Amino acid sequence: MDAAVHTGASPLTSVSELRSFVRQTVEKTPVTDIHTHLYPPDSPQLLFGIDELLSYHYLIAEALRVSDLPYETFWELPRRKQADFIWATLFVNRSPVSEACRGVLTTLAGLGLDVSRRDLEGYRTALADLSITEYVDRVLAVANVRYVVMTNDPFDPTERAYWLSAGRGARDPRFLAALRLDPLLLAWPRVVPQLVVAGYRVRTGETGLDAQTLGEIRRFLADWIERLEPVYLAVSLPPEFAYPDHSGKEEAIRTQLIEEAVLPSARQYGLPLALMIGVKRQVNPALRVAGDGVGKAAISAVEHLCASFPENKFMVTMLSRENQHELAVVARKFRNLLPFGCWWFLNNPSLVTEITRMRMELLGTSFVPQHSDARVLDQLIYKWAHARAIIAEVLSHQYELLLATGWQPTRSEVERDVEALLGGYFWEFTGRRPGADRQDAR
Ligand code: HDL
Ligand code: ZN
Repeated sequence: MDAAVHTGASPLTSVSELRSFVRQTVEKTPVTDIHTHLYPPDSPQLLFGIDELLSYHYLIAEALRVSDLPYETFWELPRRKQADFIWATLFVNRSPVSEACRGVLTTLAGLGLDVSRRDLEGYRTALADLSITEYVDRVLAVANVRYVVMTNDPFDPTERAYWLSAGRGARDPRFLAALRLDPLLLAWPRVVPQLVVAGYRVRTGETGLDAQTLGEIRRFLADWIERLEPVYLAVSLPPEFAYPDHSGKEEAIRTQLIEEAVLPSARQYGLPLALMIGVKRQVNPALRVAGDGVGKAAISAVEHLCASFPENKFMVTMLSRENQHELAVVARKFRNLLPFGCWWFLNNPSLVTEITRMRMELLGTSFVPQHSDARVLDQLIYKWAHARAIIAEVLSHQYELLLATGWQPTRSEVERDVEALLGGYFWEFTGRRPGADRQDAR
């Protein structure tokens, strides 16, 4: 066969040829980013630019840790001054060797800025002439991100106003919704007044939720599913989360909400429920958005949900490193379970490599290796550059082991596997085609 002519069916026979092709394929394959805190260009909540990059809560925690600046003094600073403080503390007075610091530098380089100049003022003005739409187009192109799944909380006043505003323009098809249910499942009594004001006839329920209340919650969910057209429902949960849990009134109501409202609605609309388990909210309240911690959770909750509701689909990410192996093992047991991402404190190359290798060894390509969790638009550039490097490395390593047996992956098989890992398997799991409207997709 002419060496210069490579068809999809042509096998990759050498390690160097294979590694090079895998790296190219991972770079060129657009990704579906299945969990972010980003918003469309027309949303007032979309964050972008160097000052927001530097004021990412990961960097706030790292900077305040090595400073004696009182927390409240920091919070009273304007954004730009916060960014100045973080730049001086983590980039000038120390080397930016942490993952979140390196991410800022990868992002600046990805935007074509000269990082060797260390010119914060220059970085602030470099892209000032771009409109927000041009900025979004530029970042999505550099990061090679095809779809961004947002986090949409109907109990958040700004979010509600945006989605209820009649004047809102056409939706940007690249920004997909996820209906986030933390207040409903974690703060039920507090959301009752909001639901009543919005016209849902619900009662707090001293001895559990009555049929009318459950029916009205399902109507609330249906209204927001119809409005947002989410690709999944989601909730973040503490390490203590158990299912079923009747240990107290609050836990019993949460169990009832899951069983008799959220999961029936998810089934009715064919939507997965994403469980993000293991976050200890506000271990240091003085750090505010940067104040959350991590705890090992009980994998039995995931086992019980997957076993009890075989007609529901569950996407699960867990925050503790110690939960990762057992999550992958449970995924081997339940085809309605999709493990996803190296979430938050796990999104560091040493752990992403360990977790992604372990998942591929146990699950093949039937998992979602990463989501960005980006809060600032520009972060997509570093989150995906860093993730792609590891995904390419792990996949190449596995293919190399196959080569050693005599198995020769073909180019089209590598392209198929990479497409699966960067969103294809997620879409297959959800049973939807990206961008298809609801009727087609069911
Ligand atoms: O609850 C979540 O979705 C978490 O991702 C939090 O938003 C967290 O603050 C975060 O941004 N992690 O990356
Ligand atoms: Zn998140």
